[in-house]
Amino acid sequence: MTRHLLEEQRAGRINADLRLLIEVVARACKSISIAVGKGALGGVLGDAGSDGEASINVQGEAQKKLDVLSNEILMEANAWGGHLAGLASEEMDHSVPISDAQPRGNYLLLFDPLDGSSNIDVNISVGTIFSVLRCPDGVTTPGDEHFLQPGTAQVAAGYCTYGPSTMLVLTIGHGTHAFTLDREIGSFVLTQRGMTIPEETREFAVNMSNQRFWEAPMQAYVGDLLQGREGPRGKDFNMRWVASMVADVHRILTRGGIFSYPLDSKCAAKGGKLRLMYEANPMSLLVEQAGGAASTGRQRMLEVRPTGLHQRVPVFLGSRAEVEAAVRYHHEHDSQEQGDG
Ligand code: AFP
Repeated sequence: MTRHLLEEQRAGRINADLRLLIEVVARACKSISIAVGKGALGGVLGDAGSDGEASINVQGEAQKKLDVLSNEILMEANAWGGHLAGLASEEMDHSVPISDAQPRGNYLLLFDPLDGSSNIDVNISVGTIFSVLRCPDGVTTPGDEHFLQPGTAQVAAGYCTYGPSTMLVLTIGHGTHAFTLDREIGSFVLTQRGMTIPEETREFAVNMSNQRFWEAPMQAYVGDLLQGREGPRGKDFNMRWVASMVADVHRILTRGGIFSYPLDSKCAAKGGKLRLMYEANPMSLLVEQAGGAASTGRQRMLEVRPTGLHQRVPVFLGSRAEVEAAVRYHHEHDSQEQGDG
């Protein structure tokens, strides 16, 4: 990875500060990988909290011990690097500016330290997702509002998946590249340059148990997928759902597919289930850079104007033609409603 990033720097696609920042994040991911890999032997499985009281994060979700540990690892590794002006984590209420005592840089880092953490205790892949923005000019002590930039403003995004192997997938806006951790040497090795998502797919990912809570266009879209060859789509579809977004997106970057977490009546009041700044935006940049598409169902994801650090959105991403099909169902439904209204 160091070599790849140095070559990108020589080609003028990244500066030294951003390169070093990504290397710090990658180093933190190695530490998280070691902790995750120890499993029960590391004493890190199970819920955080004490005296039988569950620890609840800002999202209102029970925290796992590994959520807390991963957050600490990323915070600690990045606080003193000198490349950041501030950090924001899915696990914390507010962003944290780099303190006066530490050297400061010009970037803002956002991360979901351990996505899919409900899968930790059952030994299924989990991952870290991160996004890098520029700190606005003239701002030395960034507040939450300075992080509220659209996904198009990201200068880098990536995830690290802790599965049978640990892989870090990265974009700096010039393609999406995959690195595999060589555990003996301790280095991320470039194993796939320029990941490309096939334009068409026969595989979809969604939590089907929410079907009855979905909006009408999603009902219609998935209804047609399920009809297979006999239905309007004219082909049979397969379904996969890991319930770790990192693992589902990694599959889609590798062999295509569509991932969706649509709006449903359970999460409608919050705007969706997945978080724009920590999950949807970084994954959307990775997917677009691999030739895929990402949408809320009604708008290109990367153009959503964020209104809150922990804002949630509906998500459709993956194979371009399939995402466009899902979006079509939403637009057709909306224009029919407007016509009826
Ligand atoms: P956790 O980190 O709380 O396990 O949430 C993971 C996640 O945000 C995302 O990774 C999955 O795609 C999604 O939730 C799964 O949600 P369901 O449990 O509703 O299927």
